[in-house]
Amino acid sequence: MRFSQAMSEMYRQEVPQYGTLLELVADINARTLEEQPALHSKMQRTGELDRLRVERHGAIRVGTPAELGMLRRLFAIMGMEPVGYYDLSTAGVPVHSTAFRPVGDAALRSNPFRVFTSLLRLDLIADEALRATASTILGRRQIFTPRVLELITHSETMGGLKSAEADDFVREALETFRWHSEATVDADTYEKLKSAHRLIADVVCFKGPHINHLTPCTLDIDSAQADMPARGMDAKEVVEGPPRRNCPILLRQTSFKAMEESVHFTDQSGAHAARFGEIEQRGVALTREGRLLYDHLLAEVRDMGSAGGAALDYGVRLEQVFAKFPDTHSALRAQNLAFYRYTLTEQGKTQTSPATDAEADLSSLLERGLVEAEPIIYEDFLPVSAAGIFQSNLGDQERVQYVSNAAQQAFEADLGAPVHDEIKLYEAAQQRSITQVRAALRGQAAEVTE
Ligand code: OOG
Ligand code: NI
Repeated sequence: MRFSQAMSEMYRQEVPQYGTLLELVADINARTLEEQPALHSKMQRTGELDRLRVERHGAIRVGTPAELGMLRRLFAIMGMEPVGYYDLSTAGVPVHSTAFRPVGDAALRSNPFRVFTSLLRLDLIADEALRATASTILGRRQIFTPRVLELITHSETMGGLKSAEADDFVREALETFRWHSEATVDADTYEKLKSAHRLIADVVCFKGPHINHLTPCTLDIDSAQADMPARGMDAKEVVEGPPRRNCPILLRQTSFKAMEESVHFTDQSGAHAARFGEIEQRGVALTREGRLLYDHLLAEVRDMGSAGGAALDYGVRLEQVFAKFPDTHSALRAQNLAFYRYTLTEQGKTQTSPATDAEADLSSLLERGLVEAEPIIYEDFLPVSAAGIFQSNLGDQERVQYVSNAAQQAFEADLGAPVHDEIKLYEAAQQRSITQVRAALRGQAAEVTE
């Protein structure tokens, strides 16, 4: 929490337009809550309202396995673990990624912040000499302060940090993600790397993995997208992810494009565009079946787009195709497409119930009003959407094709640990809630027979 706040303050100072984006989101959220009093009171009840002003994610890109491995240890100190593997090479972006985030129910409630972290894949640079140059430049830099390295080891041996040490840790960790306008290379080297891929130049030519965007959470992403230009923001063309629905699923996101900033190469000054702002709106997490259906429908929308000149506008196609995705929570649940957290209702808690209730199936408990189901919010990312965010910030000329080449094992070896399977985490959260409901009902039944 301290870390995400510190990160947010730093970024607001570094990127003024990000402050404008935060204002826009705050205005839209206030308007939405005013228009929907039921949503307002529900969010107040669940504690969601307090979290609304907290950014939900940021993103960084690193250059070497050693940098990635140390980041894992750094984030572990804040209770953030690597979740998910994203191969972006299919989309012409030479990185693969994970997201560091809390994994426990309570930790997620109090700190929803995640850091989308990408590792550059030098193996995808075709030019051997350029690959060697990049690797030499990266080998020379140290992205962590000596003090943070000390504190990481200290925390690992002592099993945690004292409060004063934690403050120190946050301050030192922040240094790694700070923007440096002094590049570590001359203009010529920068241009060469940039011509291989803009992202390569961004990762290789600077002193560290500057945070490249932060993302607040909005209650109405379509309004935010529509209002961005009026506030002087160059919004990307489409909102990534599923269309607007009654029951939001997964994640919808959009961004304003990266701005050119002046930088100093070792021999002359120039410009570089890397940093932008993004907004997101999240919905229910999908099961493997739900995710398959989502991926399938999204592919269908894309195929329609390449089907020729008469192709409908993207938003219309999206809505049309996604009509096939059930849009009530009872249907999503019944067809096992989405995950829910089950709790006893007031009635369920107060009513002494027979032993059979504890074993009854969930739908009958729901129907009888003893149990309610809350959607489990999707906490992760979507590779196709992430590719869209990357691309909108790389300029349209960037259309490199890499052979699809997921390398999860190599990534995990570099990371120094396996990544969590995100779907298993949601499954476990749902299961925990069911176990709790049954245990509570069993307790009530025991009272009856006593
Ligand atoms: C990360 C882009 C992906 C998202 O929200 O999907 C991302 C980057 O540009 O480094 O942040
Ligand atoms: Ni993002």
